[in-house]
Amino acid sequence: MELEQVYKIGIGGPVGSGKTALIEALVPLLVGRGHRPGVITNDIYTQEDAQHVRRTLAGTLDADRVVGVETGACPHTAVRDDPTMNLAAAAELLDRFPDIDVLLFESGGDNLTLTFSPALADVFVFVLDTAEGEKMPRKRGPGTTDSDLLVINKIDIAPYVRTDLAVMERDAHAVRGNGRVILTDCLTGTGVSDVADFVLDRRETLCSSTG
Ligand SMILES: Nc1nc2c(ncn2[C@@H]2O[C@H](COP(=O)(O)OP(=O)(O)OP(=O)(O)O)[C@@H](O)[C@H]2O)c(=O)[nH]1
Ligand SMILES: [Mg+2]
Repeated sequence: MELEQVYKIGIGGPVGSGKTALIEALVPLLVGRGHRPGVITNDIYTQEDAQHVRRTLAGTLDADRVVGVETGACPHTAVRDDPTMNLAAAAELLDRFPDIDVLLFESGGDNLTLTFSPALADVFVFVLDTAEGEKMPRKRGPGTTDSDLLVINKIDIAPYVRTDLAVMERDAHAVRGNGRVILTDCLTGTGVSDVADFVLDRRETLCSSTG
C-alpha cells in the first residue's frame, strides 16, 4: 500500500505518559480485528521505545514491522515541522511490508505544544496521565484541547498521586467541548478497546468521505 492509503495514527504527549504502553495495548486489538499494523517510534538519541515495543509484542507483531527513528532534535520538530525522517521510515517500512494498512507513529515525549503534521496523522491521539497531576487538562495546549482523542492514562494510580480523576475528566471535557476523552490503564488494558473503537470508527469515516 502507498503511504497515502495507509491509515495513520499519531500518538503524542508528555514524557512518560504512556504512549508506548498505549501502542503495546492497542496493536493486539487492531491485529485481532483483522488489521496489519506497523509501528514507528521516535526517540531523540536511541531506539529504546522501538526495542520495548518489539519485546512486548513478540508473538503478536513481527519485530521487523517496528522501526525506531532517532530524531536527534526536539521531538516535535520530527513529527510536526519537518516529518522527512518519519516519511522516509514509513516509505521504507511499506516497501518491506506492502500489506501494512495501519501505521502508528509515536512522537518522542514532548511538552504541551506538540502536534502532528497531517502528513503523519489521519487521527491525532494525545496522551496525558494522572501522575502528571490533576491540573494538566486545565493547562491546555493544542494536544489537550484539539486532538481527535484525549487519553487520560494511568487511572490505576490516581489515588496514590492525589489526583481526583473525576476533576481531571471534568476539566478535560470542559476544555475540549465535544472532543472525546477516554480513561485508560494501558498496563491492564482498561479502556483500550474504546480507543480501538474510536480510531477504527474514525478510519471508516475518513474512508467513506474520500470514497
Ligand atoms: N500504573 C501504570 N503505569 C503505566 C501505565 N501506562 C504506562 N505505565 C508505565 O509508565 C512508564 C512510562 O510508560 P511509557 O509507555 O514508556 O511512556 P511514554 O509516554 O511512551 O514515554 P516516552 O516515550 O519516554 O515519553 C512505564 O514504566 C510504564 O510501564 C498505566 O496505565 N498505569
Ligand atoms: Mg515511549
